[in-house]
Amino acid sequence: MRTQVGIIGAGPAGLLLSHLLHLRGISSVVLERRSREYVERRVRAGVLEQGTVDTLAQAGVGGRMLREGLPHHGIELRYGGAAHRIPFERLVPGRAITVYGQQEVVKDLIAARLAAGGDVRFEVEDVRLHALESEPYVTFGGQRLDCDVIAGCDGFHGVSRPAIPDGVLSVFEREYPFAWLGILAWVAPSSEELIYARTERGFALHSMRSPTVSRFYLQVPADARLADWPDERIWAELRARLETVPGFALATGEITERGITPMRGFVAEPMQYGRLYLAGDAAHIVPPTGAKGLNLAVADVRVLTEALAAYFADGSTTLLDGYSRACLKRVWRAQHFSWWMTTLLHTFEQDDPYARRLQLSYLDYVTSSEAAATTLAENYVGLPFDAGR
Ligand code: FAS
Ligand code: PHB
Repeated sequence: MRTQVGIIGAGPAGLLLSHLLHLRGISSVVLERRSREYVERRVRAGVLEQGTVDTLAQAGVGGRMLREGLPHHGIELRYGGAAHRIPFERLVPGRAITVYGQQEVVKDLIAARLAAGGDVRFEVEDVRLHALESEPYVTFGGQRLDCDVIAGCDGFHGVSRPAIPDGVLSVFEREYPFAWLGILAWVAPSSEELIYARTERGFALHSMRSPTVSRFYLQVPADARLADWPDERIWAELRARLETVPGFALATGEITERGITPMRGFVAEPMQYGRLYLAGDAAHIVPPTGAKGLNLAVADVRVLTEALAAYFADGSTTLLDGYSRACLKRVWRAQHFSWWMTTLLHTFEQDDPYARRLQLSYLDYVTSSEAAATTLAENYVGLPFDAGR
């Protein structure tokens, strides 16, 4: 069996790449180890940058997102007993975010690929990459897929990055001394916009998925276990960290999904080796505080699509050779912003009183200075793709 691009992983990166290549007349096969039901049910990211919304809409897979997604024109920072709105409409006119669950993006992309006759294979076993420096091919479940190029879109725990020989990659990482406990609850949001709350008890985030479904996160110790967090304790802690301003009451409801996500920053450089190109979480991970993970995957795929289109059009490898360099500028900008949001809003046990005063002073500055608030706003809604920053 042969295709032009072998894609490992049917997450946002792999599925969007397959779709964008299809629009350019380039063939691909997507190999996914999980079932379709599993990947369509997996609850993860919820915030789409302006550029991601534009990319999906322009690619013809944004219809349901534009109908059901929730455009947001600001977020709230809540600390010291007060609420501080960051107004995107004033700071970055014309740019906003859309709240639309990652699993919905995945469903839309799978539906589009299958409707177009795309080759997306689920529950594939034992994927292995071969001959990355010459005539690459992928083996899986006793089969072989010959391809011109392999796209490693298989996330942080995939097989693509480990297929790169030792000594080639430089890895940069930072583990944070805490995790996020995330829940999905059948309850109307108690706020129209996202609330990022910094308290001495720890960070909390109030997000949402629809007018009837809310999404919450709590900063918990890095070794926290779900078994130690019954519903009553989750709601009590969310109330303690969010009901800190006059007149705000948190509505509760049935918790339908829960999980603990470690907090880490990670970048593997370069994002390519031979005929293998890494995109999305296969190459980098950010702490979710800045809502960048999914959006970075989209940005990588945009760059890779252009490079592959040029290559298959006339054999030019200039863009492919510069793929990693073109992605890493945005990757590191997102790493820094995610680190900045995380250190600004979370409590660090090792912090002394001096460090906590610095944190509060920075929050006062961000919520009182137009320039500082614009820095947060332009990074949060997503820098333009051609920004070069
Ligand atoms: P993904 O991990 O989404 O997809 C990789 C795919 O490859 C998966 O379907 C996997 O099953 C498949 N795969 C893996 N190994 C394979 C193999 N050997 N063979 C075949 N297939 C294989 N980001 C945010 O912005 N906000 C959030 O709130 C947020 N929450 C998150 C919570 C969790 C628990 C996790 C893990 C991540 C979260 N993220 C969040 C980040 C997340 O959204 C990623 O950035 C996003 O999924 C990146 O998409 P992909 O690069 O496609 O990787
Ligand atoms: C989410 O809704 O899942 C979400 C929103 C904002 C973040 C992280 C996650 O920063």
